[in-house]
Amino acid sequence: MSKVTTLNEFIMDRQAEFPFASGELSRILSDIAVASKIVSRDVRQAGLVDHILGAQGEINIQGEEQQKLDVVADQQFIKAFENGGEICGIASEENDDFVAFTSDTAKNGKYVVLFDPLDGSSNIDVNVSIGTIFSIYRRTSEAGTLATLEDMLQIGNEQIAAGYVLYGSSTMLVYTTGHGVNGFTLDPSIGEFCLSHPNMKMPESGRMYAMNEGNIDICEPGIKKYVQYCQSFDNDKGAPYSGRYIGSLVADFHRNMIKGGIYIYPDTTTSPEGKLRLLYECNPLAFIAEQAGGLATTGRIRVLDIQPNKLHQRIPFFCGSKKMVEKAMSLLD
Ligand code: AHM
Ligand code: MG
Repeated sequence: MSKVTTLNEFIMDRQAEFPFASGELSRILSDIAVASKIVSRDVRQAGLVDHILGAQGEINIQGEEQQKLDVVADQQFIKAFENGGEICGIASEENDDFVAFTSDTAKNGKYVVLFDPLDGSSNIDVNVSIGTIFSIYRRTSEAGTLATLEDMLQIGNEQIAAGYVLYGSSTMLVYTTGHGVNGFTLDPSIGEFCLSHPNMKMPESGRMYAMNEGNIDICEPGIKKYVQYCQSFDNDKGAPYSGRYIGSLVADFHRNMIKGGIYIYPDTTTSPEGKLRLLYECNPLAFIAEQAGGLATTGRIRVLDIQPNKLHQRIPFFCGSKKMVEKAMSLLD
């Protein structure tokens, strides 16, 4: 039987590779792993809590008001970051403003985390895969002070680490610190993430495309041209690709990581900036995609080169297998 490597063992073994090898980043990743195990448990019980345990009203059996799962996940991660001591502040898709932690220990923390606690909101209530996405940066403000907006608005190139957790048929944590991408599957029997996908590489090309095609007539014409290319016998594969759209970015991204494919969420006439958030969704996945040999752009420029100008900034997002993203970009005017 081959030896199992747990996430914690892996993090410790690789610590020397981290940009600032002081053990702090290792602790942040461990904190994320613990919080995501708790969220995973809550996700697995979602139907029970909403439809069985909470069936008598808005109050659960502990007498607490039922909260939406994405809010519960947000609080779980914030608690982990605030208590850990390495993080001075966070920004999350669930909160209007960033949060600067006020304890003396936290004010001395050197890192900030930006995250989407539970992405795929339309899938939460219908038992379809959802995910957490996170991005870690060194703060730019002085240690010992409160975290600032500038700490949060850093260019994606400055990410120290990024990752996602997929609550799918199993729970997986995938992350990069800029030295390749590794994936871990939660073994519920021992409560540990175990290395299951070492050194993940996104295939250069694939035959699956993911897009909300309901939007096709409100996108720029180049998008329609690309979708027609995907559906044609005259494409690079000589046969139509398969359309696969889960509507949970983490799940669509993860499938493309493994099988090859492209995910497109362009700007539309109703969402002129695009839908997805640069800081919580696009930057972390762009970092992972590039580390795995894939590509992430707005259709025109590289995501990781964009200087953010506000917390909840949205951008068009083209991400996946390198050749497929390049082809899609070539058809835009
Ligand atoms: P959310 O952060 O509100 O969940 O929105 C992000 C999600 C992505 O996971 C998914 O790819 C996309 O929105 C789906 O949007 P749409 O329903 O417009 O196709
Ligand atoms: Mg989201």
